[in-house]
Amino acid sequence: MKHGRLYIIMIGVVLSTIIFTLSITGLVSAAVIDKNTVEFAYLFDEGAGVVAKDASVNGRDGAISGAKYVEGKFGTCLEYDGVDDNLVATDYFGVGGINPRTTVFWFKSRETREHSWVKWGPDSPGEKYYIRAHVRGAACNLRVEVNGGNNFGTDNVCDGEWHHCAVVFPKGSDAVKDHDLYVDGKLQVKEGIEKAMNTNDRVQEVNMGNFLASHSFMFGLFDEVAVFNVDLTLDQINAIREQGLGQALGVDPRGKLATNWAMIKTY
Ligand SMILES: [Ca+2]
Ligand SMILES: [Ca+2]
Repeated sequence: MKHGRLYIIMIGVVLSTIIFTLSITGLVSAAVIDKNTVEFAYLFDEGAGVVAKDASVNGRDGAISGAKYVEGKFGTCLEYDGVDDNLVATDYFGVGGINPRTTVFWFKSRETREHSWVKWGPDSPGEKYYIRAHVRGAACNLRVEVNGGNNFGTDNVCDGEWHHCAVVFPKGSDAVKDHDLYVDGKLQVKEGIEKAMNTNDRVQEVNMGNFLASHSFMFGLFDEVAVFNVDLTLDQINAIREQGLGQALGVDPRGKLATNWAMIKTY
């Protein structure tokens, strides 16, 4: 009898500890990324319509032209036809100068071409800021370029599977090869030509799909794109990649428990 009651008390203590741990990790999860560092974030979970809702505090909703909603990496995503589909972050001209920045997105395609992913700035030396696919035979690699310089990796992101891409320009950097490129959380070897940067953030709105000055329209699936005004750490990038952008930013109430379990596994 006595042992039975002690057993129930013990279970109570264990359950309380589990609930407490979950709530603590929930707080940790919400603090993974500072919301004020998000320039814009599109989850593409609307499922219909022509407005990509900005999950950041800035209200920079995107204008979708042509791209269709289909099943994505997390929830729904945009499917680009490779002909003329585009998305514009209306009235947002990107991060300028040599300010730190991070761009993340998911991409899935079997098409080898110079996919235009995230681009801003005019086509002028050092002022352009284009994140696009670098074609290497039948494969394509993550690449960032300014007019006159570029930096690209070696992992194939056009093999028909989902790939997470992250382009980080660290604080204190001043040239294109200072970027760290990550594909599926793996740091890429830096190839390309060095060039000083002075990104123009006044002339060209951020486009996702349109080739603008050169290369090709994006062809394939695009999900969870965001630009940050800081250099995210690999831990932060992996949190976004593993949990989903919405949960990493603490803006998606769905699957909260899943988030917490993921954090327990991660840390
Ligand atoms: Ca179209
Ligand atoms: Ca989505």
